[in-house]
Amino acid sequence: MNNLVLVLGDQLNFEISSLKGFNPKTDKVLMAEVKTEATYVKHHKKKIAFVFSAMRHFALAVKDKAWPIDYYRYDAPDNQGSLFAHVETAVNKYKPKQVVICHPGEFRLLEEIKGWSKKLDVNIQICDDNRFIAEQAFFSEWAEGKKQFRMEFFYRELRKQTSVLMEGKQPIGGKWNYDADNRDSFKNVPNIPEPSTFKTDDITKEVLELVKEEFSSHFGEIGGFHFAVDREAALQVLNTFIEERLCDFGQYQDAMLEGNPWLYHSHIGLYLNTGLLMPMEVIQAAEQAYFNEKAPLNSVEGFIRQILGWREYVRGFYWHFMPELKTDNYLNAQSKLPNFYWNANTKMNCLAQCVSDTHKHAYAHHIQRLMVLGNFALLAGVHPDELNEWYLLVYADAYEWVELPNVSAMVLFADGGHLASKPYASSGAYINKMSNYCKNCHYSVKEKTGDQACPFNYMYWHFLHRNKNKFENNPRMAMIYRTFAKMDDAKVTHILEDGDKFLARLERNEEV
Ligand code: FAD
Ligand code: DLZ
Ligand code: SF4
Repeated sequence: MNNLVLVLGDQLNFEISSLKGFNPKTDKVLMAEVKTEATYVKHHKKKIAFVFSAMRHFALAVKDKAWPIDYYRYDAPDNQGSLFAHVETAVNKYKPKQVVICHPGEFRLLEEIKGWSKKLDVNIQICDDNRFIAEQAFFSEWAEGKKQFRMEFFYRELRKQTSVLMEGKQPIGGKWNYDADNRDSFKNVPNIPEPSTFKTDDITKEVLELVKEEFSSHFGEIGGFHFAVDREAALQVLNTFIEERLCDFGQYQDAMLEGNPWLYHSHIGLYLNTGLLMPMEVIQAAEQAYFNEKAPLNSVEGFIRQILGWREYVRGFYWHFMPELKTDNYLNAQSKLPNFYWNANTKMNCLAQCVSDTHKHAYAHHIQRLMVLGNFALLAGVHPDELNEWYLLVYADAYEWVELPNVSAMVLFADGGHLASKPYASSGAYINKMSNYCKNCHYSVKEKTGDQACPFNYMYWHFLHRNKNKFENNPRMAMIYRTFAKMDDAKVTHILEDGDKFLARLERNEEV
């Protein structure tokens, strides 16, 4: 045998670099559902079901091409529980000239794989990860010599390099960014299209039973599974988004609505991150919708920026700053994660709603993740390890390359500001402006202090006060510190006392 190609559960595409030039006469595919990957954090039940079912569907597609494959189901008697054990068995059995693997998405697995060559006495070829548009070297070259990194400028470089939404050297429409036209909340609840859902086939049904049996202690509901599990269905989700939602994506991308996390978002993160969709095909589909006058430029550019901008940027950022990023804690945050992140048991309606959406669907949209769940953890000083573990296990699209920069750098400012120029901290006013959560809340968003006051209000100032030495010289925060300095002393004392009391109640695990 020439090549033993290990295809990981998030590399499910025939275009993947490790399968380029695959020769069925001399090569073999290896795939395995294994305990080590399914339990290194206790992933949401729906995420495991999605990955296993998508892996099984991809294995069928491999077989349909009459390509040789060894596939190990989780409950097979000969399942050995780890990727290494399966590679070792296959190397001993087939004596391949080399093992070929597309670069994994997580640092821990890359480090492990790098050790295999010595252990198994076989060449391991790690191919570039082509589930992304930019090569890692492109980010490193761009980052060279920079102290501050800003997504916007990286994104512009990629727009030029790929000619997406460009007229020669200029951005189509004359502007790089149409955010000023976006970010509306819902004045009246519009008719939001239903998300794409798929019936479970026999493969998925079997996987769902397996997950109920083997992963009952993991976070999340398994009922109501409706994700796409193969490429064809993932393409349907994309097409339906382009037809039905893209036109309103920009305007409502920051809005939040009780009982509906799906809104006008695309819901394709999990498919992009497992290879069922490739980023350039998604971007081209959105660009085409603009050319065909099916969607306005503010929506199309806003959506493309999420993928060509943020997705590419955080992936480059992750590999550039690993492994330090994993232990960064610039604000020296030490609190534990409040219990309500697991059970939604809180009187703060915004948090109860976002945790419930997450528990039910393994999904919450960006602003729920950033400005509710993340914002609260930032204000409460939750330790990066605690928060990262939570985010890595609760979402179906979560992999460390994307989760860690978003949580440690964007939410917690733990990297000291490489990724963001200031922390995404806000009081309850932002949540009230962008959602209808406050209407049904025990607390009052209008009150700043006292038992009925929205905890985000006093915790915001408490956070600024606690971290004054880190932020007071930040030009983007000068105005807010000036406002703080002008507050009368009695009010400041009240705010800080309320903040202290609230943190102590969290520490004691009291219901808040
Ligand atoms: P849409 O809103 O429709 O956006 C389209 C696509 O753009 C997404 O599918 C995604 O591929 C990309 N995108 C948008 N924002 C980001 C971003 N900040 N970073 C990287 N890609 C982005 N995304 C993940 O894929 N996995 C994660 O584990 C993850 N964790 C996050 C944690 C926090 C604290 C925050 C603030 C954001 C996180 N994101 C993560 C980014 C974003 O929230 C999700 O990509 C998005 O909510 C997925 O839903 P969607 O497909 O409907 O996205
Ligand atoms: C997420 C995941 C899960 C739940 N299970 C498997 C598995 O059993 N086998 C596998 O090859 N991959 C799995 N994955 C995806 C890997 O965790 C992923 O490849 C790494 O985290 C690197 O991104
Ligand atoms: Fe959240 Fe405060 Fe609004 Fe309640 S009042 S929903 S805690 S922002």
